[in-house]
Amino acid sequence: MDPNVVAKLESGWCSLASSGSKSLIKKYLTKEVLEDLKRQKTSFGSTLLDCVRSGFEHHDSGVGIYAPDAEAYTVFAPIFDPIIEDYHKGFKPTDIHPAQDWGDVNALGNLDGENKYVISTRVRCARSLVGYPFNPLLTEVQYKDIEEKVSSTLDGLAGDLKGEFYPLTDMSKEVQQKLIDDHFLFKEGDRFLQAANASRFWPTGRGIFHNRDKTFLVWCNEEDHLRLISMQMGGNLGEVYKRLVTAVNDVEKTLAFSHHDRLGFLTFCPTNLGTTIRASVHIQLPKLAANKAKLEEVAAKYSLQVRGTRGEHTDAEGGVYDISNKRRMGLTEYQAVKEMYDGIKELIKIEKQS
Ligand code: ADP
Ligand code: CIR
Repeated sequence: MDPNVVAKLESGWCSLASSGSKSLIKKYLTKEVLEDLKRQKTSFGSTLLDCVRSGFEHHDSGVGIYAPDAEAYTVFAPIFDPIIEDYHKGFKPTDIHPAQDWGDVNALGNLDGENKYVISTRVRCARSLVGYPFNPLLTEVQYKDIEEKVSSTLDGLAGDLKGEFYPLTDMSKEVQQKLIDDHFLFKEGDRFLQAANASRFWPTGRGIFHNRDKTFLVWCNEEDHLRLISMQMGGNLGEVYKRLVTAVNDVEKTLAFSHHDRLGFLTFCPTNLGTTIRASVHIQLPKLAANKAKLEEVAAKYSLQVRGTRGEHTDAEGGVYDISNKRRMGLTEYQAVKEMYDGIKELIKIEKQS
């Protein structure tokens, strides 16, 4: 073990421990866990430092840890397990994530029949390709390989899903910014991902696929190898969900995805393991949101997470919040989306009564 790595772990830990950070990494990386793990390595050569770089550099992280490779979840289990249990609301080290189950895709309806509160609805999931490591270990050639595999698979989609792949390397800054402003594309330069060594060779291998109406989109090689997204204006979660399920089933016929017996689908960030599902609405709840702390408290009661208008680590613009299911593990795909459906219905009810 490189003594520099151990020294960096020790000094980074001291600085985090004496900070006011509210991150999960600060909460669970005790001196004992540090001592236990500071000399461990995965067979890919990843160390604990590779997992915690982001949380050590950014004390304002909510979580602060990423898995540099799939094995890290096992080798560094004493730190990943309690964070997983905390984030996913009680998914214990002895729990096993259920098998993929999309349920009855016709069972979900419209969240806001009056069209008064919900501006738009989005459901995304993440996938990693079998045979490739996560971001910090990918070579430039592997980034290009993944892009080629993903874009040629998506080329085969038909009907409503038919669309085109746009590599970031060929995209003008204006087009890129417009796609970001319209909530279709990932933002560039996420400092949490950069610190985790997830932005190497940028923009090589990064890109976006979308159909004509921009209701089905795929992000390539941002935080995960793939992010599959279904979205549209209004509150028709049923339509959005059905489109995502059709697309994932199609893509799965060609691409093999990394799956773990206990953890479900594998992702770079432990918050996304399991179903990898984040079902969200852009919503205006002026009365409830008059007190942000109250909004957060009510949302948490229904296991929902509140984000800003431009996604994670952003503020609300014009009173528009992004509210989604928080946990993604220990429940099925259908249950994760239903958790958001039920919670948003309740929030709307409370708003009406306020
Ligand atoms: P992710 O959802 O992939 O975890 P972010 O929180 O960064 O990542 O969100 C990605 C983008 O998706 C952001 O531009 C965000 O505004 C947009 N977004 C999320 N939910 C919705 C929604 N319901 N309607 C429109 N855009 C949304
Ligand atoms: C953080 O720790 O804030 C970032 N690394 C992002 C973590 C993902 N957050 C989440 O709630 N899904």
